[in-house]
Amino acid sequence: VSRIAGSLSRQMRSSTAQEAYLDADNCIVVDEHDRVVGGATKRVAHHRSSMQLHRAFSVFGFTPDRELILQKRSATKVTFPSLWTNTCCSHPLMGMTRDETEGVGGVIRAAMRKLGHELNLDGVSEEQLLFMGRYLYKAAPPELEWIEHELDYALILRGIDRTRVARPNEDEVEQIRCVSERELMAWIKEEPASFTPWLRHFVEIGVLSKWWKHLEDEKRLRELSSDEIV
Ligand code: DMA
Ligand code: MN
Repeated sequence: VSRIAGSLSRQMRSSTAQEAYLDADNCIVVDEHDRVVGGATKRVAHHRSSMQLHRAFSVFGFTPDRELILQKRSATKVTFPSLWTNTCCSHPLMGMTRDETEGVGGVIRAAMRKLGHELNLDGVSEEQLLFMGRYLYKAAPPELEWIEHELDYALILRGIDRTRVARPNEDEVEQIRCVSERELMAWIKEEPASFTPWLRHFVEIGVLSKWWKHLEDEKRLRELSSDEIV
């Protein structure tokens, strides 16, 4: 009984936290050229009745032995709960003490903040986050009330030992798993519905495997990075 009570109260604490972020987080609304046009709460930006294109980031974190660190989103996330996705995702926000509205720099500061919050990962420096490009996508299937429509900055983070992400924040992350490229591709093929639409998008357009191929070669990664919005 106490185990059930414990897991219930954990669940309630989490939904309250996620519910609060819907009104506390002020997303950066942009046009399709990534020009800032205003702000919108996470609630307004992500509800299908009011969705607004906003800035986001996706960190692809790799272990020293070339495995991608995946997280399973907690069951209490409002958008896309309980799905497997890349290492860490979130939004740069308006009104933060360390400004997050300024392009790549702002997104990198937001990524540092969320790597700490979601994964309890510290000791990462801003220079370790490599900006790879900006990706526009919409994930709004008709059956979902909470959706995504984002201009997503992709960031690569290398050399993260799995022990450093072994104690994630359970309000955000239910589980961590590290996979080789071959394992990931087989798993997505077998259970596509277990993955977020944005991770599948990065796989489908072929950029993830391009980055994965050149992981050790920072010069090559920098050449692959682009200012274009794809
Ligand atoms: C939003 O991530 C960003 C992308 C790229 C989908 P999220 O829903 O995990 O954001 P948060 O952790 O702030 O709820
Ligand atoms: Mn979003």
